[in-house]
Amino acid sequence: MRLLHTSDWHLGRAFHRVNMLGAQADFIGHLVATVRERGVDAVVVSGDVYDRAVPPLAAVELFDDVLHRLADLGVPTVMISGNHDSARRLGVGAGLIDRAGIHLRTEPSACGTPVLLRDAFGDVAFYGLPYLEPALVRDEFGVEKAGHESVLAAAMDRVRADLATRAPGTRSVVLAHAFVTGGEASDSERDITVGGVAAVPAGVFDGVDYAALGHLHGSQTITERVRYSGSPLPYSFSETDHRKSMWLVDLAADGSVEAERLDCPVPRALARIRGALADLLADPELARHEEAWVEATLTDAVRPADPMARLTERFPHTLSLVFEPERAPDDPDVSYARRLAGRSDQQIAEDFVAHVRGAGPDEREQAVLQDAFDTVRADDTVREVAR
Ligand SMILES: [Mn+2]
Repeated sequence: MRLLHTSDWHLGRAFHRVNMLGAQADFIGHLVATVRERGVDAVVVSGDVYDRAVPPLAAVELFDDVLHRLADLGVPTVMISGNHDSARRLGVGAGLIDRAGIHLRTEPSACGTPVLLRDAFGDVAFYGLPYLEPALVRDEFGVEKAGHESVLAAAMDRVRADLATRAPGTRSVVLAHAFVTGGEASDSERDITVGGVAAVPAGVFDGVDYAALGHLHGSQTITERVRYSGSPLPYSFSETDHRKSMWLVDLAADGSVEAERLDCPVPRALARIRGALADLLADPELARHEEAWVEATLTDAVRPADPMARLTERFPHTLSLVFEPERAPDDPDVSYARRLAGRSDQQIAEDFVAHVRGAGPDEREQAVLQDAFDTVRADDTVREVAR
């Protein structure tokens, strides 16, 4: 049986100020074309279909569109909810779309009940484990200490118990949305740590032929049978080095697994550049990033004027600006109170300007500050409020 494993679509999410719906629609088109061209037998989507509990209408329409297209192809699809989805909202209508071959699993209590699909060699049982929030599902799984590992282990016990009742030779796939030990995080997953360790060992998935994971946004192979597809699109600059992809998994008659990595369409390259503004504007090496989505870290000791306007002349798709001036760090031995002691408001304000900008106020600016302080001191109502 040939599976296509993907996750973390985050439909409706923007990348900085760029609306990603067009890129998300392109990905959906690519997914449907891949299903058709590569003879996929089943699609698995391991959570975070949407970016938030109440997604924008355009994202809901895109989801509706992909469900229709997959159902029209007659290719069964198994999906779970992730930590960004509202399981209950996403699950509305799940019973009805089940009849169209779209199996949406959002209910933790149903994790031991598989979707059974058949090929020439027999049954493949798909167990959908929606994202399990420890505090919310501890009673369901009867665990004493609500932790990610304990609830996932309890859910997997149910999976193995059910699998043991199936016909001999039944193969198995688990969908889960979790942080597995050894996986590498980026800046765009929402932290799922609840009062302790979020990571669970890959061993919890022992006993099934393939664990199709979601949550981490970089594609990764934890073991041959435990993989993350990663998100199809970048949602932070920490993903600049990611290669966005899906896994095409061939599950053989004996349950052995072969996985091929399929690239997703790239809407625009990502680049992180760093240096003094003048250097970034002049360096011929950086020409290759001129059409990329750019995050620029400026190291100028004095914050330059209009940095964004100047950067976008060369890099029109600059989305993020970071200031990390290279200068001697302040002496940590000098406490804040000691640095302020015996100094006038005017001096403190001038130092503040120098601290945030890299250069103190000029004469005109000093006069503006002086005038502001004088006005405040002269104003009885301000003094009244201050008391
Ligand atoms: Mn996610």
